[in-house]
This record gives sequence, C-alpha cells and structure tokens, in this order.
Amino acid sequence: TPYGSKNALISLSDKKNLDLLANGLQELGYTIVSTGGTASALEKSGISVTKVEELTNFPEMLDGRVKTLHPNVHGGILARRDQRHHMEALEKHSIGTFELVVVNLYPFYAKVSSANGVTFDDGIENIDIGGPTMIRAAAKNHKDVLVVVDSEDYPVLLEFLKGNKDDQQFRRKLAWKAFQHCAAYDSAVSEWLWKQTEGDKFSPSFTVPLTLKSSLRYGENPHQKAAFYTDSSLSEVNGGGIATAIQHHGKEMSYNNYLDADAAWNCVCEFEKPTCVVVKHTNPCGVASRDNLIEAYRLAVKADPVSAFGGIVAFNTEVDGYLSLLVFILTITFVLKALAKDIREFRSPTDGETRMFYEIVVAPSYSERGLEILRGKSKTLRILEAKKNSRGKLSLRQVGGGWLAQDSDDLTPEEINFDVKSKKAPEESELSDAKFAWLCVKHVKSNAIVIAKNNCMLGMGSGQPNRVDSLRIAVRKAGDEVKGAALASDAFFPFAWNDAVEEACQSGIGVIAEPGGSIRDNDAIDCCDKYNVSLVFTGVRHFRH
Ligand code: 93A
Repeated sequence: TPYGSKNALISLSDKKNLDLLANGLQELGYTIVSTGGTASALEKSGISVTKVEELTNFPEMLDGRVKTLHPNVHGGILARRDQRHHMEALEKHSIGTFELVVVNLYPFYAKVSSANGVTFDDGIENIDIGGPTMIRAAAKNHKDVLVVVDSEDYPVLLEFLKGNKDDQQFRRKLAWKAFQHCAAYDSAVSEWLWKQTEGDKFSPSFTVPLTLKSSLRYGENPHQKAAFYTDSSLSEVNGGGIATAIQHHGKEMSYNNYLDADAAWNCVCEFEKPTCVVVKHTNPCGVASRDNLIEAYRLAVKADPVSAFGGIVAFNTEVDGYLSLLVFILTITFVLKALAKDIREFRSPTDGETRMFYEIVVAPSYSERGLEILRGKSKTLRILEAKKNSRGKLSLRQVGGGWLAQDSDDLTPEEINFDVKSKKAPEESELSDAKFAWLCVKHVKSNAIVIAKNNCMLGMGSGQPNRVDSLRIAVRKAGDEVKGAALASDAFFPFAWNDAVEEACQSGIGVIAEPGGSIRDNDAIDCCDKYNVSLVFTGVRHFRH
C-alpha cells in the first residue's frame, strides 16, 4: 500500500519553510503524501513523497478543482481511532490513517486585493474547496489528527512529535486555530462576493476575520481582562498599521499602549515633511514638521512638555544619524535641562528631576545605530517599527449589542478646499498654517480646537463637551504665541458673537479654518470681519467621537 506506518498529508499554496517541516517529519519516520505542486517542490528538495493520486487512484481533475476530495483521503483523516467499526471500514477499503494534516489555502485575499485586480472568474477559481475540507476534517478529529495551518507552527509541531508525549490541549489549540483560519477565509470570500453584487452601497457583509495576536496583561484598567486581535485579511496583505508593527525593544505592549500608538502613528502618517507627533491618551498634544527631525521633535515636545511626559512619540521618517539620536540620549538624561530655555522650566512629576519619560517610540525605520542607542537608554521604552496604514479601510466601533461600521476618515489634504469667506484673505503663510492645523485637528477628540503656526502645533483643546472650553484650553496652551497663529476647529461654530469665534478673534488669532455649514455662518463671517481676522471654510468636518 502507498501508506506508511505514520502518514502526514501536506498540501500548501504558501510553501514557506516546507523543507524544514518535511525534513523533520522524514527523520521522525513519517510518510509524506502531497498534492501536485507541493509534491514537486518536495521532490526538488530531494525529499521522498507519495502523490495523492497514488492513494486515490484518480488523477487530479477539473483543472485541480478535485484533487483531495476523495474517501481515501478523508476516510484516513476522519475515522475515529476509538471506534472499531470505523477502523474496520478503513481496513475493508484499504485506507490508511493520517496522523498529521498540514494545509494552507489558495491565497484568495491576496489575489482579489492585488493592485491589478482580478476578473470575476479568476476570483472564483481562487476559492479553495479541498483545502478547507481537509483542515476542517482534521480539526474535527484533532483528538487523533494534528492540524497545522501556519508555517510559524512547524518548529513547535516538530518539538511536540519528537517529545512523543500526547497533549490534548496542544491539539485543541491547533484545531481552534484551524477553524479560525477557515472562518477568516470564508469571510474574505463572502465580503468579496458581496462587493460583486452590491457595488458601492455601503453595507459590508463582514464577519471580521480576527486572529488572536496575544493576550494582554489587562485592559484599560487592571481589573479588566484583555486581548489583542489582528484583522488577518487586512493587515497581512496591506501590511500596514500598528497591528503589524515590529517591536524591537521594551516592555510588553499594553491595551492603552496599542490605542495610543495607533493614534500617534495615524497622525504622523498624515504629514509629508519630517514630522514628530507626541500623543497622550490618544490625543496629539505636540506636532511639528521641519526639514530636520530633531527640530521637529524639539518643537513637538515644547508644545506641551507636561503632557508629553509618559507620552508616545511618533516619527514619519527614519530615526537615524547622530542628531536624531542625540535627541533621545538627551531625552532620557538631561534633554529638558538643555532645552529648558525653550521648554519652560520643566520638572518631572515623579522625581522632581529634569527628565523626560516616554512609553513608546514609533517610526517607519531605524538605523542600526539609532536602535542601538535607543535600546541602551531604557529597558522599558517600547520601540516600534510600523508600516504606513493603507487607505480605504473599514473603521469599526462597538456599541452595546452591535457594531458600527464606516469608511475610515482618510481624505488627503489635496481633497480639501480652503474657501476664503472673510473680507481679509489669509496670507500665504497663514493659509499654510491653517492647513497644518487642519491636518492636526482631525486627530484630536471632539470638540477639537488646534492652534498652529509655522508647521508647529502651539496648543490644542480636546474632548470638551462644548467648543468654547476647547478653545480656551487651546488658547491658554498657546500662550503669547497665539498672536497671528492659525486656529482649526473640527466642526462648525454654532455661535459666533460672545462665543468661540469672538473669543478666538480677541485672543489675536490670525486665521480660522472650520468646515462651515452652521445656520449662523454669517455671524462667524461678520465677527471675523469686525476683528480683521481671516476665515476659511473647508466644507469637510472631522468629528472624532
Ligand atoms: O481546487 S481545490 O479546492 N480542490 C482540491 O481538491 C484541493 N486539494 C488541495 N484545492 C485543493 N487543494 C489546495 O491546493 C490546498 O488547499 C493548497 O492550498 C493547494 C496546494 O496545491 P499544490 O500542492 O498543487 O501546490
């Protein structure tokens, strides 16, 4: 018979680490049974393999649509070893058992989301049928059949087999992962099919294909249990976002760390020039763009050094070279002393010394030396390397009993017009300040007010239930520098006179950018005209609730 005493069924589209797996199995005395492409790859590497056809006595047919869908394959996976009549049935039909099934599926999601796109027929051909059938069968019978869907698991699998000791918990974990893999796959297929039928109508038929990345020490507070899931269909293919960031150093990421790092990363990716963003509790409290990153960093911290303490620092360009790194050496030792003349006299709230402390640094890349220096400075500082988010993602929020879905708010600056409404037109520099403030305000929790000048945030007010309070906080933080600066408001001003617009004008603001659309827009225009302040409408709102 073509079976051995121990049989492994391997059928892989992604053949990563196949040699490692197959060599290990061969050493352990397994007979390897494979489908066409996998068998060829094994033969090429000089590993002996039995083709599935030898078991089924059928050729792979219908252009590969039917390769493994056969009782000689599925009987060997599904038979209950503890049921005598099952084993007798196998024997009667000369079917051997599979002790191990290793399968990954046609790369459906990668195909349908590839830059060139696919035809409808191509999409359909990439729906794997035989693969999930083997995975589900093995996962159902995991008590006796090991099922592996992730090449990362090959080493632990081989260790387990070498140990020669059963562990039902290990088997259950693999089965759980296998069903999750199939569920994510089917979600991707159904979502794609939905798009083929409903076109632009926004009602995605998703069941979010989540993969458990790690359990977290706790949630927002220590009494809340928590875990982190990645959206496998999105992040694996598009590669971007905080979920796929590489952590080079530091303490384990916490629930709040993920939220804050995400906020900082989303904000910093908004800018073209070298930019630094400092985030505290998901709100950017310092943002600056400069030709050189050190200067950007210095100004971003300067915007609100007290809030920056314990914050997250994000950069949109490589953290490299002496200068950038000097910043960090200084940060952790005496940066604020050195910069005290700029950053007011700052004292750390914890030790009274002039020291700064950050939770996380996130950047697109680090030079080797950059990493080395950062690593050396603190055991706890989390150093993340992230890829830019892809556009067009779905944004999900949970409410009691359900989920809200929306497109993510990712209009580019070029897609936003700045219409002058006041008698006074903003000067070129004022308009550029207004645009900068506008990019920032989008990332601040509503009601959001940002004051900025010369590509640098000077103050912000966030999360207040009324716009006047947000304005007052922002103005207070900007201090004397508010004179001639730009102010952005994430939504229109419902009132102008004796309210936020008039207060802004009286504070010395040079230009105000807001969406417009209030029934009292004319009051805002008249008010700005009275104080000779420029007013521009963006026509776009950036609520962030
Ligand atoms: O077309 S299928 O749905 N029909 C099958 O019977 C079948 N059996 C395995 N796809 C099938 N597979 C898939 O082929 C596996 O899930 C795996 O992704 C791929 C491996 O093919 P090859 O070894 O020829 O590269």
